[in-house]
Amino acid sequence: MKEVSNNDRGISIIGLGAMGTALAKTLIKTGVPVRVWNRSPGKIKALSDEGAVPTNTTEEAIAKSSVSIVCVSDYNAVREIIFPFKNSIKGKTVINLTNGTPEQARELARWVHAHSGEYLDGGIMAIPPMIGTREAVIFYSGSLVAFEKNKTLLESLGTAQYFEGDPGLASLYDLSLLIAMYGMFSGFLQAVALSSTGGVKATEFTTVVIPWLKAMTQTLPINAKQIDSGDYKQGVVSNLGMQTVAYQNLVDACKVAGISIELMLPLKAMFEQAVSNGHTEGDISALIENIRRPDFQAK
Ligand code: FVH
Repeated sequence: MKEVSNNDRGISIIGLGAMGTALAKTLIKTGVPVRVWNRSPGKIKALSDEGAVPTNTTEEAIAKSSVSIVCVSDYNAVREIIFPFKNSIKGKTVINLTNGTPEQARELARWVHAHSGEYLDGGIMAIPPMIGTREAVIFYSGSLVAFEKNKTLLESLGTAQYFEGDPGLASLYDLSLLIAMYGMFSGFLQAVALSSTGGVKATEFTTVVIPWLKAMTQTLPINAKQIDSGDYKQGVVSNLGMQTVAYQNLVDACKVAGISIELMLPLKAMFEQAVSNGHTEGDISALIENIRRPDFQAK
């Protein structure tokens, strides 16, 4: 664990849920003075036992530290606990690790800057037990000055990756990765539901699905090139016409097995639309055209 030495007046952690607590515990171990605030005071006790200094209000937490990390449920909570104390922001750095949309991040960045503070937005690509390890990747965007100044501190929480320019970029990457993750989870659940109708235990099935999914990730760079060039036929090995026919078998098997096909129908509609748009010889990457249309509806 690195020693954190660049914050002469310490750091405040605002929000002590599972993630805020993990952040605070990790920072306490680095030796930096840590102040903590949480809406319900019960969660403060465990941290003050470990050496954190409790604060009574978010105003006090912000005012007494040069840097405040905010990590609460959502942006409504962020606004509720920060906005009333706009006069405390001047000269301070606010690092917001609350999950939200890129637009929410931009809006908060504007607000902090308008009150003469530095704003850094963060997207945590980790679960609480990973905090403090290199595997915990945290994306940042917003003030480069704040990022550079607090880099040692941020590196103590995990691998810190900064995206220059738009303060919404950390959130954009974060949410995009979560979308990829939920695609995997929903596919996994549908597959387990089908395989279990044949008596296959989820734990057994997992031993075959993990290597399969890993093997399939090798197609992603090919699909990415197709999307960037707009040439969906480039390097295609499994064309969309074939995939559309095969996908119908998946839907039919689920129907016959008596399980929901609700998660599967939007993709089926997109396959059919892409085929009728002339992408039979292209790859699955052609579906990006439907996804990029806000008006696309699964029929
Ligand atoms: N935990 C995880 O796996 C993920 C990993 C990736 C990042 N997320 C995001 O981190 C934010 C905090 O998540 P969390 O896991 O700490 O969440 P909880 O344990 O549910 O704690 C929520 C804290 O938020 C406080 N809070 C909620 N509403 C308010 C409010 N109106 N005013 C003040 N504080 C509020 C809550 O306080 P309390 O209920 O203890 O009084 C907790 O401190 C989140 O954006 C994740 O998406 C976590």
